[in-house]
Amino acid sequence: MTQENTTSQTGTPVVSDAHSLTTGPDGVVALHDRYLVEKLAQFARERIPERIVHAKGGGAFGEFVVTEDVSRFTKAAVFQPGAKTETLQRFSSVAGEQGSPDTWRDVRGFSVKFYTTEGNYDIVGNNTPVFFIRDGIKFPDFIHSQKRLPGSGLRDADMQWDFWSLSPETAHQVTYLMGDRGLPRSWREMPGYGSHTYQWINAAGERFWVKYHFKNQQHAPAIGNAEAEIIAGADADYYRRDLYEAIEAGNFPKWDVYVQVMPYEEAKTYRFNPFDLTKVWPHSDYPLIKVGTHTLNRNPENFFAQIEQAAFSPANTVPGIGLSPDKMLMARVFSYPDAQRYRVGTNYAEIPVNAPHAAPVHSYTQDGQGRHGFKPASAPDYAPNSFGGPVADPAAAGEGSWETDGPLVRTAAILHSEDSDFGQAGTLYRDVYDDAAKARFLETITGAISGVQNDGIRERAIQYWTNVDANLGAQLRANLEAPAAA
Ligand code: HDE
Repeated sequence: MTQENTTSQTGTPVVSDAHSLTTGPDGVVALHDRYLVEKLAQFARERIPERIVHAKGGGAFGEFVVTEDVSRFTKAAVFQPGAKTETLQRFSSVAGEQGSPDTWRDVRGFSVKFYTTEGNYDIVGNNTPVFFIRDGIKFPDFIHSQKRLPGSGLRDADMQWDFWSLSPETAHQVTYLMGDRGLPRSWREMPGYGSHTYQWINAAGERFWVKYHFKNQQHAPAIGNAEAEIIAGADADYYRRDLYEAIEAGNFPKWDVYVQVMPYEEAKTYRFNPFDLTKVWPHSDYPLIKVGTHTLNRNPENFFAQIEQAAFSPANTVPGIGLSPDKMLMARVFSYPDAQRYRVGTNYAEIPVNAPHAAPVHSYTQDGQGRHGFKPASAPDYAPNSFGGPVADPAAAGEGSWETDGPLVRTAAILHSEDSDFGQAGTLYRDVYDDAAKARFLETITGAISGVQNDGIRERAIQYWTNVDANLGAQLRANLEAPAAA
């Protein structure tokens, strides 16, 4: 192999990678050592802002294969029988920073980008089917309470339990978080959910409401609290390493993909608000319908270019798939591209990992920092035009829709007969957790709340769990009042 010369970024051979240009061996360093300047200046700019949430993560490429026929519900090409689509998946923790240990208890992000023939489609969900809040305007406050105190820079149990206990709609998600779902054995061994309700539209224009479920084929018991602490110290990248090594070894993780489907009209009269992100749809009402399988089979070649710069967004929908009247979802549709313009740059969508891989781009957007793509000089850069430029077509776009009317208000959504903040949390604790899981759950919330210093917040936290389940609340109180927990 011939030895290549090191060059500057503009391709000219450089003199040295070891010695700066100086006035004599011990002299001052010359500012016109342009290679030294290029090296240091580029280095100082290597990091981009980390994601304000979901900063620590990892991911891989894969393939989504449709094994069943759900074409009666959606015309989206990605979900037609037999379709095979290249994917990118990123997993993440929510609250911790880039270098934070993977095994801190948290909800985990579960983002999938489908490079479809109709453009990129993203499902940006979590390993839980619900969320802490139901209005995006509360999100910055919620995240502040889970991150660090502005003064000391420390994480703080008082902030966390203050927010949760003042926001009863969090109860269902906190019941997941403090259970085994908060410490999965690995990213491979956890499920994923689209969480929100989305709309599907079939070829005849009929609309359906859907929820996505990814069921992991790999199974292993969750990590216990004590083990998680040891791993956090010994290997902060435990989940990232596990995923990378499994794929390198050809042990490809796989998920079965399902949807729950609700006929469009049933949403209005369903017993609770089907667009409320703090609720699940019981499978007895809307059973899981198999769609296909998702397999991760290729590690990134460059973590920064392909995972750190990856931009997922619920705004990335394709024909035959729409949004729903979930206030959280609408806030997210604004927030993700906004975060990415700031974090990755105006032209983040041009970066290879974010650009469509199986569909062309015919857009009238242009220019901006870092833009490298451009159309032929003869192509018009405005619409409408008389020169054969691309034309928007509502039929091709296949956008979703729903009826909406009423005065502008700031209020909770219309209540359905069984809307309640604590009901489904109680069901999860009582009916889904077995006795051993219940015992682990009690141990976890006892430990977490014993870190609360403020008596009022501590009492409110006990009341919160009493509202979820009276017996659980009594056991928690007894534990916290026992001398060891004081
Ligand atoms: Fe996110 N979230 N989020 N989130 N979220 C981000 O996007 C936000 C929410 C989720 O692997 C950010 O590019 C708002 C629910 C995942 O790269 C940001 C609200 C769910 C990821 C953002 C929510 C999620 C993010 C940070 C309330 C699950 C990682 C940087 C309306 C159903 C994506 C960025 C990846 C990332 C905002 C709520 C999941 C700031 C405003 C609900 C998996 O845009």
